[in-house]
Parts: sequence; structure tokens; C-alpha cells
Amino acid sequence: QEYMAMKLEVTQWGERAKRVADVAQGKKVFFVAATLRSETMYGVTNLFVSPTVKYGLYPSSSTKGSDEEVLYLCTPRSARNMAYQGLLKHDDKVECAGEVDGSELLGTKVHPALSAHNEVYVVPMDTIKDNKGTAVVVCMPADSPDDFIMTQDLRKKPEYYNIEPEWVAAELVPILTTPTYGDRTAEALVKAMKINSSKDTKQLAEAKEIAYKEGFYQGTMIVGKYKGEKVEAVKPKIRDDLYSQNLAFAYSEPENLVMSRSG
Ligand code: ZZB
Repeated sequence: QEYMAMKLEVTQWGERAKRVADVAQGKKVFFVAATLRSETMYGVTNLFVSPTVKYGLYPSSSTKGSDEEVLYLCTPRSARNMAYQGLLKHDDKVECAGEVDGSELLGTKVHPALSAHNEVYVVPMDTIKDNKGTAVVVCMPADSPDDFIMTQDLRKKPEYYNIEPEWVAAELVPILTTPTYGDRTAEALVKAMKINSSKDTKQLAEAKEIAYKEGFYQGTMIVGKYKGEKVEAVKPKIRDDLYSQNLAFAYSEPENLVMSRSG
């Protein structure tokens, strides 16, 4: 599976991130989020981590041969994959500059390139899996049913999720339109399928499938450089633009053997 790994630079560490801010000490730090949907980067409203997952800071390969260190924030498992792919400072061993719990990262601010929002907050998502991608996920509530529902849950129960209400972006940002669902595919699907909470995992998986297909085959961009063009045609162009501007990189993962064996 080849993902686009989006780099979101930390602009301000949150109050709970003192430990990791000390480790980073003014170095550039990028959260790394794995996605298959490059075109949705225009509509990023928040960044998700799992409060129960352990993350780390890893010196990236861009620091090879220079004194300035650039650190990637992701899981140890994904850092290992990155090392094999020559994306970190060392190919043969994983150097971890510091560990951090997902819960410590809540309230930190990052800059999502391309997005209408210049700065967004890191907020929690319980359903993030440690065994896929980097366990850092961009929130795109206009197009992703999971993100739409999670955003709603966070707004309803900020105390339960241990966040400040103002961390959750007030507005979602539509970036593409489809004939069937309009420019808020996620909201339309969630309503039609009567999905009420992030615990409705089976229906959410189904809604995600539909949203993926609809956006890809029927979607037309309504914002950005490729406004008016078909998503199918511009998706790789947006990805390559981000690669060439060093805002993202290709990151692949071996197929999950256990899952494919059990069918
Ligand atoms: C931005 C985005 C915008 C996403 C969208 C989806 C959608 P897949 O297809 O199953 O491989 N994701 C990435 N890593 C994780 C994780 N560890 N745990 C939970 N979710 C994760 O899933 C890849 C997508 O799942 C990624 O693409 C990411 O969210 C999320 F409009 O990034 B996506 C209809 C979906 N729309």
C-alpha cells in the first residue's frame, strides 16, 4: 500500500506537550499523516492522534549532511518502515529523539499546507489504529464520514474527550462536489444512513467506501489550483505538487499478512 505522507509543521506546542517540546528544543517538527486522498488537503480542519498510542520524534533524512535536525512525529512502527525506505537519518537503525504519549499532544497547533485553515489543533480520535499508517490522521469532515462524526462527538462532549471546545474547528471546508451528495458528502451520507456516533463502526466503514468511490469517480474540485477539474484527473497532480514542494513524501507499507490470510 503506497500512501502520501503529509507533513504538518508544529507551530505551537500545547500546554500538555512540555516534555516533548523540551526534546524538540526549537527544531522543526512535522507530524506525518498518511493518506490516499491528496485532493482533500484543501479542507483539513484538525489533526487527529490517538490519546492511547505512543508516538516518537525521529530525525529525518533531510538532515543528512547538515547540522539542522528536522524531526518527524509518528509511531515507532511507521518510523521503522520509513527507515527501510531511506526516509530517516539512518537506514539501518531507528534513532528516536524522544517519546510522547498521544494524550500529551492534544491542543498542539500545526500548519496544514494547502488548507483554508492556516493553523489547526491536534484533537483525539479513539478509533485510530496503531497498525496502519503513522496513527496521525488529518481531519477532513466535508468528505470523510469518520471525521465528520468524530468532530460532532468532540463538539458534544469536550469534557469527556478532555479538550477545550475551541480546539475543534467551527467550519468544515467543502473542496469537491458530486452529483449525488453535493459538496458535503460526509454529512449527506451520515444523515442518510442515520449514523449517530463514532461507535457505529460498521456503518461508518460502509459510508467511507461509498464516499471514496463517489469522490474519486464523480467528484469535481471546487477550490484550489485545479478548480473545475475532475478529482480522478487531478489527484495525482496534487500529490506530485506536494512532493515537489517537499510538503509530503511517498510512504509505503507492507500488506497486512494476518488480515489478508484470514480473508
Ligand atoms: C485524509 C482523508 C480525507 C481520508 C478523506 C479519508 C477521506 P484506508 O483506505 O483504509 O487505507 N487513516 C490513516 N491512518 C489511519 C489509522 N491508523 N487509523 C484510522 N484511520 C486512518 O484508509 C486510509 C484513510 O484512513 C486515510 O485517508 C486516513 O484518512 C485514515 F476525505 O486522510 B484519510 C471517505 C474517506 N475520506
